Amino acid sequence: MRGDITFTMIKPSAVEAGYSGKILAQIESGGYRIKAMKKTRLTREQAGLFYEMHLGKPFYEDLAKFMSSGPIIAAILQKENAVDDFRQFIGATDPSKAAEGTIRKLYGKNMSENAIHGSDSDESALRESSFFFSSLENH
Ligand code: FUP
Repeated sequence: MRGDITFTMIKPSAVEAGYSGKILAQIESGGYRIKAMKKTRLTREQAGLFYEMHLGKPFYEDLAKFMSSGPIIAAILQKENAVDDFRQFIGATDPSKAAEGTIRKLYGKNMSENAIHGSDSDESALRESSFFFSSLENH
């Protein structure tokens, strides 16, 4: 059975641009329940660890640098079939290829500054959720 949680992060450029409120409103309107949420800032090392599956790829260093360049908003979301539905909901990784009306189309700038993260599997959702939140912060 598919899990009902996914992990998301509003990326530094979108937080800095003041899009957090609109993005969170769109997420809640889309039927996702916010189980946990915090605003925080990753160090370069923490960002590298979060994206460690991309270690060695050409974009890895710039991605870790960007993701630690300012505060982010991290959240655990709950909905039936959360992982797949949320990826569909936020749009393609490259905002120029994202469907009209999706968060990445509306608020993303390019492939790395694409406004928001969404887990790619149930396993990633669990790993990423526990990277940011303890069980006491998850309701
Ligand atoms: P997604 O699952 O849609 O976030 O996309 P990927 O797992 O393919 O990429 C992970 C992160 O690397 C995203 F934040 C986008 C970034 N990325 C780049 O910056 N450049 C690339 O060429 C590919 C991905």
